[in-house]
Amino acid sequence: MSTHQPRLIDVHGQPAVHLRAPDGAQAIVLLHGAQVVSWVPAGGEERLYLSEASGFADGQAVRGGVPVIFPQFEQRGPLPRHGFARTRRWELQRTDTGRDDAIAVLRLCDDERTREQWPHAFGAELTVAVGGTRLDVELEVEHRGEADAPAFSFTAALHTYLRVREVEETRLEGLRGLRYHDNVRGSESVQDLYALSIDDEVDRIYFDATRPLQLQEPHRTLTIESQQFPDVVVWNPWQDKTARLADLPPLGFRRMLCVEAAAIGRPIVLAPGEQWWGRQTLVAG
Ligand code: TA6
Repeated sequence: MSTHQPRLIDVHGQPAVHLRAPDGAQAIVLLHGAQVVSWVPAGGEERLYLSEASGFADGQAVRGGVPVIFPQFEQRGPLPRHGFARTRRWELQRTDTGRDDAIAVLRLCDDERTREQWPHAFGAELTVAVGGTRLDVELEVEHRGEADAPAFSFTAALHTYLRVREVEETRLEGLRGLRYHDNVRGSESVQDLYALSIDDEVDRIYFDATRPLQLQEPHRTLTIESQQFPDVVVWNPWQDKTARLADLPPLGFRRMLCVEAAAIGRPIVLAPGEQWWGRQTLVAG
């Protein structure tokens, strides 16, 4: 079985690393935002949605794949929407191809520009591992300030765009009983149905959502698990909001569903020298 060494490729003008496990599972990760933009499980098909209308310019958010949201989710703070991590160039630290998987590790540290927005010394590391039917994406954050520096708090998410054949045919299972904030209605509620169907705009933050979720389609399943990301965000812009998004084609909402591993309800607080990590695992069925 050939061992394919990870290689740097160009994706719409952005440098990216192409990972390929010995079993054929593949992923592509932009250095821009450390954003996974493609995942193909072994023997399978593309499982992430990437908008064909997305831009890829420096400083621009890429619409699709797995945007890394850090150090602020949405406008829950003073920073630009969804923080700066997704629009900065990360450094490729290392890649490796093992017996069962291929891995890339990317890193972003504070610099003058980040400190202007967020006055803290931090190190963020994103690890992507692909092999078999799994994709693991892990974000680690370290407080790299001096011992007498103040603690900092942040919210974060892996804003995963799942590719679906037709979003109205999907059912997201495993949310029953969870409290959620409904961004569309501006209300708090509790999920009473076991499965969430999508037939209009959905923009919900489910809190303490620690159980594995199943995204059911008529012809396949995807298991979505997370560790140390206590919350889950579910988002589909539906037709009207899509029409207002220049980087999403008119019917793009039908081909995607965001199921995001998130830490929002209780911001993560780190003192100097402390670290936190969170992981989302996708298993293709
Ligand atoms: O997915 C949750 C969310 O906060 C939605 O409200 C929606 O705005 C989405 O993120 C996309 O945000 P973006 O800034 O990437 O357009």
